[in-house]
Amino acid sequence: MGQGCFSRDDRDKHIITRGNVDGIVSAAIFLNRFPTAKVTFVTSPTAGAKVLSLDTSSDQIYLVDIAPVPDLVETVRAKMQSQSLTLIDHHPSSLAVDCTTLVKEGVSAANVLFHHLLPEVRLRKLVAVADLVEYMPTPLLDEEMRRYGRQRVDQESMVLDFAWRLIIDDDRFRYIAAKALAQGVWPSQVDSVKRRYIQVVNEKRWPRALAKVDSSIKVRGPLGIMDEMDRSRTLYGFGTRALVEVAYRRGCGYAVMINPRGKYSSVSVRGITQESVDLGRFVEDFTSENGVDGGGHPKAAGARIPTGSGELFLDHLLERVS
Ligand SMILES: [Mn+2]
Repeated sequence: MGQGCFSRDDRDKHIITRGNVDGIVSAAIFLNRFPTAKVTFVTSPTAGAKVLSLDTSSDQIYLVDIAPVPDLVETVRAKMQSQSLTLIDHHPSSLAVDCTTLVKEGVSAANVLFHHLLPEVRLRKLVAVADLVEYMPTPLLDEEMRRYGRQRVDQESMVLDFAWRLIIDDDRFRYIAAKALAQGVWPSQVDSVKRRYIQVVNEKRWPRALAKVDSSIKVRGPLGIMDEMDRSRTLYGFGTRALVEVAYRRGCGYAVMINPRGKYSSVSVRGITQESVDLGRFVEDFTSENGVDGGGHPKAAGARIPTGSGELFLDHLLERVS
């Protein structure tokens, strides 16, 4: 790397975001504006809080699509004197954070970040991809579909979404993908992304994931439930997405996944219909009495609960939603 290839400023910037399509596109937008910025992908808001607490060197840290769970609110409070923190989100939250916060509902987190950072306009098509994968029918998505064709945007969304699921804990792939996408190309134009997409299609992972959920989903009232999802019963990387799809087809209002991980189980809950109870708040309430930690957005929340208390969790949730 020659002199002048990086600016010291960029390296002082850090984005912490999720590892899904919305997160990868957000990272691409960030890298378009700040090419040498640090990027960290996390799987939960609690993990985000941990990463945030460990970063003592970046001047400016962006938290994108990370719900302000109690851990995070506390970490932000402790750090905001010494570092500039910005929270970008697309779901309302019942918890307030002390730092600069930009929340817009009805669009992807990548969309909020795009309008805040104003990268090159070529990246608009990637924002359309993020909006589509997040089920957000935005004016931007409409425009990009008119420009490139609905099918193209549909196809590219599937390419990126399938690709990262091939090896779900491969953050190096995510970074390389985001770095390439930061040039404003389509996902299918990035070799490593295309290659992984093709492999996921060839292995029929999506239809196999759906079939597996179909055979083991339990429907209780409005809840579509998968429990005892240990590591040997994977959904080929599609996890909650496959569960939500099947639960939706079965007419459920909520999808609940419970994964025992030794002493604790990780739980994720999704609201599928327009009106659902505030799941983030429910999870906060439940975990403050019976669990370890948890929280999230009204339509998507997660928790860690002691293994064995899954039934209790389901009973409480059923009571709350009925
Ligand atoms: Mn998102």
